[in-house]
Amino acid sequence: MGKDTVYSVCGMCSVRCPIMVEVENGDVSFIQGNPHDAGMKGGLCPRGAAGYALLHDSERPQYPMIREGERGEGKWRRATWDEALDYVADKLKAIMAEYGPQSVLWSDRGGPFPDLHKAFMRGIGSPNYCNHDAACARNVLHAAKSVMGKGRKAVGYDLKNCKHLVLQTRNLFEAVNVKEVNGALDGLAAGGKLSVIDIRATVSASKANNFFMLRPGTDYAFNLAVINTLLSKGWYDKKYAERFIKDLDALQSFVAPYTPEWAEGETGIPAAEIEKLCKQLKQAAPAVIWHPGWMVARYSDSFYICRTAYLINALMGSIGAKGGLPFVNTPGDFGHKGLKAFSDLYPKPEEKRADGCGWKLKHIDAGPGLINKAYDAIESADPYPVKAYIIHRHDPLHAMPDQPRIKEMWKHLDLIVANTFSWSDSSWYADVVLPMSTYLERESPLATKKGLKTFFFRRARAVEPIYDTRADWEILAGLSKRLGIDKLAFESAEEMWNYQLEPTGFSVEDFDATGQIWLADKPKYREWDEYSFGTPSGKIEVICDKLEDMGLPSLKPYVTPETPPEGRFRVAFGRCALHTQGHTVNNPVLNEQMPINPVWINTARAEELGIKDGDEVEVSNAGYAAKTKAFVTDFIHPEAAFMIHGFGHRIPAETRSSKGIADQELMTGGLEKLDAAGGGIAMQEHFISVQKA
Ligand SMILES: Nc1nc2c(c(=O)[nH]1)N[C@H]1C(S)=C(S)[C@@H](COP(=O)(O)OP(=O)(O)OC[C@H]3O[C@@H](n4cnc5c(=O)[nH]c(N)nc54)[C@H](O)[C@@H]3O)O[C@H]1N2
Ligand SMILES: Nc1nc2c(c(=O)[nH]1)N[C@H]1C(S)=C(S)[C@@H](COP(=O)(O)OP(=O)(O)OC[C@H]3O[C@@H](n4cnc5c(=O)[nH]c(N)nc54)[C@H](O)[C@@H]3O)O[C@H]1N2
Ligand code: SF4
Ligand SMILES: [Mo]
Repeated sequence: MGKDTVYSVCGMCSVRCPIMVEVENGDVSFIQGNPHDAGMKGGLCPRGAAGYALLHDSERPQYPMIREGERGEGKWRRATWDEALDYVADKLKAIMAEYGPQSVLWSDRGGPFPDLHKAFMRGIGSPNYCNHDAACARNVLHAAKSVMGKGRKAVGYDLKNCKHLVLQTRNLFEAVNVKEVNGALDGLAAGGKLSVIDIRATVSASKANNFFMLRPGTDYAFNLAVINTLLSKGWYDKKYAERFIKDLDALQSFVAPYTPEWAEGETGIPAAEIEKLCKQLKQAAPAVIWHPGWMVARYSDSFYICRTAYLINALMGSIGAKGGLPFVNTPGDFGHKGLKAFSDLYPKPEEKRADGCGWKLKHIDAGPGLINKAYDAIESADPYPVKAYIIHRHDPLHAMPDQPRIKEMWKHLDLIVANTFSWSDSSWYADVVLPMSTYLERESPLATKKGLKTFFFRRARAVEPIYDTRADWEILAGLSKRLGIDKLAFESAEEMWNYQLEPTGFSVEDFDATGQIWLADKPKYREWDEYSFGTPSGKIEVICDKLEDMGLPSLKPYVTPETPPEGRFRVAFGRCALHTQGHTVNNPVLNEQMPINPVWINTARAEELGIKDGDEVEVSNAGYAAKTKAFVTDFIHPEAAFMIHGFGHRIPAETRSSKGIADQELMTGGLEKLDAAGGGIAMQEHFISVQKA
């Protein structure tokens, strides 16, 4: 075997950067950013570089397994693929015969590939496709829809041309998307300004012109004061507002009491600083991005914070603008046909969703729904019994609060299937584990990346699977065949890709040279005449009827967050550049770099508790306690205790990942704490203790 180059897509996080993989003698010898994609600058983040260690990690599921002991006991029987797929298909058939196809629930991690999953759910006749997003970006998605009538991804972030970037609850330089990091660095190098609003100093904050370390949970106050200032000083784009913003007067009277002086008392940020920021934004407009956030499942008013972020962008005239949040383009915008959808193969099931989205919860997007609400239905059998659950590339027991409570709800399930490439709390608890090949050993469906320059991309198989694992399309084809959904029973990746490419006029070989097919050679920005919003009025709307009809206010009065009880901290969490969520902590290389997540606490609070930097401490709440090291610093707000999410696993099959704190286990009762308007889980509405161990 010789040397080969394969253009593909990274799978170490959900961003899916384009990569170039060097293959020598059937093994991966090097992975780098795809040099044909200028935005990558050839680089990868540390996780992308650690893909090789995932490939060769023997502590991942190596063959199909069927549970023998109790759920979670870890007693497995090795099965062949035929046995495991027959087992799952037979169980599904029996459950669907007794309770109907709607009794099957699916959840995954969203991203560019789930069209195939949706088609599978349509094929069996269940409306219950969900993704992970109730614990991630639901609030910002719904905020975008309520303001622009379009989802958050209908606009991009033109970081390279941005003159003032505001990162609020967004750590762009550590919660990495490689092209975004490169774009933001280019923007800063060209003289763009950066402002960071966070509860602690991050790598992003270290690059900022303005850093605002505000009191946790008071971002809404900050933003209301910004809107107040922009409107009362007249520092907004009047022509844009006149043309595109509906009900500006309602906004103006609503924010009148929320002055910077008032906000200072809530946020701890001096009024003069807020005013200075507003003036700088006006100077940079419309090349301004007030980032509306990404992981915003944090507070019971997170949805409203995101809404104000979009409204600030609107006042800057930056929604649609170069250097701001320009509209992304579809293949059609460049005169091309899009990929053919798998979900067109089967009709949309008529049954209502188990989670209530789209009918009981009319303001919630019925596409991916709310997985936590689907769990309520598992327990209550209301509106109907839900008996089978396929968990695909998702670890809800780690990604959502209150594991014991979820397990109690899952007792009502007759079947839990996990499709996964690494062990996780959820796959360990499943009845059947269908092990997926890693991204280096499998193909994925073709996908479209909409942007200023839109392209199609392909994940190709760089090497053959090391263990007895399969690609997700192969697993779904195997199940589809057994369940009589023949149209999804593809025999090869080429057959699947050819189906998708049919309307486009491109062929599979067109991906060989670089892994991508670009549909434009230069970025396409829109003129004002070409702007379109999906709201009933066709404008950016301050008042959202969908919310009002549900008895939810469009403009919610500010409520001061609770102060932590004496001696306790508000829990706070986030990402670091070295790990992805819960699924890289056991990666041999990344674990060596960062085996534990220290807890950040403020110096003055640490002194009161007799804790010094580096001390071993116990972090606890409501029955959960675990040990870690203290990181004592002035650069975190005194009310908060911060930790990186993803640590503290309890999976016997993994030997490296048990250290540190599982932040979600500090959130007992957390499935009940929500942002009712945005649908996100409010994970930072919990108070915890930190004590010297
Ligand atoms: N308390 C708390 N909860 C959180 C967060 C937090 O910070 N704190 N973060 C939230 C956020 S932002 C998110 S997005 C969610 C993430 O939640 P999840 O999506 O559940 O987290 P991951 O660890 O990325 O992936 C879950 C599982 O999918 C498998 N997996 C990962 N990538 C692939 C793949 O390419 N193919 C296959 N087949 N399997 C794969 C891995 O085995 C992993 O165990 O968690 C949310 N929950
Ligand atoms: N390296 C790496 N990159 C990733 C991921 C990963 O796991 N690892 N995951 C990807 C995913 S799924 C997501 S959703 C994104 C998430 O991307 P981000 O949302 O940018 O990442 P986080 O670190 O969760 O949160 C950002 C910041 O919010 C701050 N914060 C916490 N509470 C408050 C508050 O009350 N107010 C303010 N203003 N700030 C607060 C935290 O301190 C943190 O620095 O990252 C993506 N990129
Ligand atoms: S950000 Fe890093 S881990 Fe995520 S897809 Fe890109 S290179 Fe891979
Ligand atoms: Mo996320």
